[in-house]
Formats: sequence, C-alpha cells, structure tokens
Amino acid sequence: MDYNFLKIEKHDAITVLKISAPKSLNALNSTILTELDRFVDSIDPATRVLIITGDGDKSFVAGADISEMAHLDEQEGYEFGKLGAAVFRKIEVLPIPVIAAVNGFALGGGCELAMACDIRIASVKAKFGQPEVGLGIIPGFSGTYRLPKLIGQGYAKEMIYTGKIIRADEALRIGLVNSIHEPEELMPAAIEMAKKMVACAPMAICLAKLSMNENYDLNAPEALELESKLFGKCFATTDQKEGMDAFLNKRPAKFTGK
Ligand code: CO8
Repeated sequence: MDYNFLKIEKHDAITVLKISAPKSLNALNSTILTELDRFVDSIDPATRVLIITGDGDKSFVAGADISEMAHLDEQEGYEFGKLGAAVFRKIEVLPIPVIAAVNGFALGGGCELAMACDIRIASVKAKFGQPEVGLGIIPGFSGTYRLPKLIGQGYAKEMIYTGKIIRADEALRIGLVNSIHEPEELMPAAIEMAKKMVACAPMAICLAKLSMNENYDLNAPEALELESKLFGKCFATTDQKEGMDAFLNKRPAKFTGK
C-alpha cells in the first residue's frame, strides 16, 4: 500500500512505522491522520509488534499541523479532534504491543500519539510537552484523558496549564517513558524489546493487553472479574498447552498464536 507520509520497514514479525513529513517536523495534518488510520486498518496480520517513530533525527511528531488548524471553526475543530482521537484509539486497541520510539520532539499531538502506544522509550534528545494552551487550544487528541492517567493529575495539570516542554530525563523521572537511550541506541533498544515480546505467546500478550486496557476504566470488582475471564480464555489456547508442556519438559516453547 502506498503512503505519502508514512514509511514502513519490516524486521520479520516486527513492523517499524515512521511518520515522515520533514518540512513540518512530522506534524500531523489530516492527510497523515487518514494514512495512519488506513495503515492500522490494513496492518499486516503477520505483525507481532509495531514500533512507531519519527522520520529523521530531530522529531518524533511536533504536534498537530498548526497551519491546518489555524483557520478551523468550532465544528471543524471538533471534527479534527475526533479524527485524531479515533486514530489514536485504534492504535491503542491494536491486539499487538505498540512501542513508541520517541526520537525527538513529541509535542502536542506527538506526545498524545506516544501516549496511545503501550510503551514509550526515548532518545536522550527527545522533548515532551503539551504546549496547546499557548496556541489557544487544549490537547485535543486525547491528552487530557491519557496524560493524567499516565503521570498523575498534579504533574499532568502543570504540563497542560503551563505548556512547558520537558527533557527526556524528566520524562523518565515522571514515568512518561520507560527508558532513555543514546540516539543511535534507540531503535536497537526498541527492536530488542520487541523481540522479547515476539518470543512469547501472541494470544497471551493480546489478552494481557486487553485486560490492562479495559481495566483502565473499570472498578476493582469488574476489573478482577474481567481478568479472571481472560485468564480462563488462555486455557482454551494451544499456546498455553505448549508453553506449560515446554516448561515441564525443559525445552523451548514453539508458539503458534492459537
Ligand atoms: N505544525 C505545523 N508546522 C510545524 C509544526 C506544527 N506543529 N511544528 C513545526 N513546524 C514547522 C515550522 O513551522 C517550520 O516550518 P518552516 O521551515 O516552513 O518555517 C519547520 O516545521 C521547522 O520548525 P522550526 O523552524 O520551528 O524548528 P525549531 O527547531 O526552531 O523548533 C519546535 C522546533 C520547538 C518543535 C517548534 O517548531 C515548535 O514549537 N513547533 C510547534 C510545536 C507545538 O506547538 N505543537 C503542538 C501543536 S497543537 C497540537 O498538537 C494539538 C493536538 C490536538 C489538536 C486537536 C484539534 C482540534
């Protein structure tokens, strides 16, 4: 499939998706969001882990495209926000792990895209922020929802009300990213993490992700009931039989994803 703003690389079962709009530091316009939507809808079923990064060495995604947003009216703003939020939600609920390899600016919609991924790792040169209030808008691609859940209300509100930009080491300190790496080590680290996931049972990872994603918004009794149901489902998979048989017979497991 052809894209104007996405570059796709395959490393066996790992797919690397690069957002590529060099003239605007990979800012997201509606064409890129539509391409992202099409990419997610048609993702190669052989993909076991998706890594999202920015093309070039300066930016992950520098936000939504300000030149496109500048002239929107209320209804158009609503629709643009809905488009971004819907695409990011599709990424969030993909039945495979998604790692954001944040290689530079992750501002506004870029930080929100990273937060829709399961895991964020970053270059030491990365910078994060929700600078929207400085532009007269609010985070509109789900940032007001995900940032407080990820880092807590207090610091999320400070970031959103001040629009301050934080460095990678601060993002690590507050738990916005899992680890930071020298720029040339970022993609190898993402691939290494992805390979560990590929070695495990695909359905188990899918069910674990479903449980954690759904539990986000449930109360404790509902969350624990859901986890028990999904735990039960594992025992209907051949991968569970294979994984446990392999352990008991001291041999490596061969998972089939069934
Ligand atoms: N949109 C459009 N163009 C951009 C964007 C952007 N978000 N970011 C950078 N660019 C463009 C610049 O205009 C510039 O273009 P040109 O060369 O034609 O002048 C080019 O990229 C290079 O940028 P700079 O020259 O500014 O590069 P610097 O290294 O000096 O600065 C920064 C890099 C700090 C990243 C700076 O470009 C910047 O501050 N960019 C804007 C960051 C920002 O505010 N992002 C948030 C945008 S709002 C948002 O994401 C809202 C999401 C929810 C939307 C809901 C819709 C309703």
